[in-house]
Amino acid sequence: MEIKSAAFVTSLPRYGAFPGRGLPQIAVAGRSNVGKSSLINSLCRVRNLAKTSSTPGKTRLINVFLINNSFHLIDLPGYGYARVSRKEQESWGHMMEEYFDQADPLRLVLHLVDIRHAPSAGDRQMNAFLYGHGLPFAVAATKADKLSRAQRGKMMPVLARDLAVQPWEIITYSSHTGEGRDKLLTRIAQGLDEPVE
Ligand SMILES: Nc1nc2c(ncn2[C@@H]2O[C@H](COP(=O)(O)OP(=O)(O)OP(=O)(O)O)[C@@H](O)[C@H]2O)c(=O)[nH]1
Ligand SMILES: [Mg+2]
Repeated sequence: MEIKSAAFVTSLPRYGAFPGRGLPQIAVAGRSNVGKSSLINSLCRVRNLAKTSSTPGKTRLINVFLINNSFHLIDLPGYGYARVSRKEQESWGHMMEEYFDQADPLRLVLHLVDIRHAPSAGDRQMNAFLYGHGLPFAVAATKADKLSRAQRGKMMPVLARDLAVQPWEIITYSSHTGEGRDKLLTRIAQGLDEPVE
């Protein structure tokens, strides 16, 4: 698959109506600062399509992008940002529940985890949620450029074990080098081709 066009549609404080809703969706989920917005920009090859920040907790809204006039890419707010209040964490939880309840037709969730760290409690919760709801997902290990081959070799089995997937199913990704882009696009195309009940 190639991305021929990418456009920002809207930012939603909570999931609901937006122009063009009803197209297949691919959602991007993961901890704050894991590289969700960077992944979207590098995938679409548009520098500032999704706002990135070195300060975690930047994306507090559900951001919707229209790709190839045929599907929506959804940048979900990150979890696990330590400095948010309990109330904010709860509102994040409600936001996500609303999203996953209504995001129809959701074809694939890209679950991003940082390749340098063992999955956090939040990562494991997200993984359990995806399995629990029978949602189709793919794990992408971000910031791959930050590790050597040897270091990756150590991390992949840890990520695979904690997220209950096979190591070879994890897509190593770098927004900086473009590593993993083709694989991820192929996986997205596959998700779009496989309607789920
Ligand atoms: N080296 C490296 N840095 C990355 C990569 N992807 C993202 N970053 C950096 O990580 C930081 C966070 O990236 P974002 O894309 O804003 O992360 P996010 O997951 O959207 O964060 P929130 O919106 O706060 O949840 C930024 O400083 C990025 O430059 C990558 O592949 N390699
Ligand atoms: Mg973001």
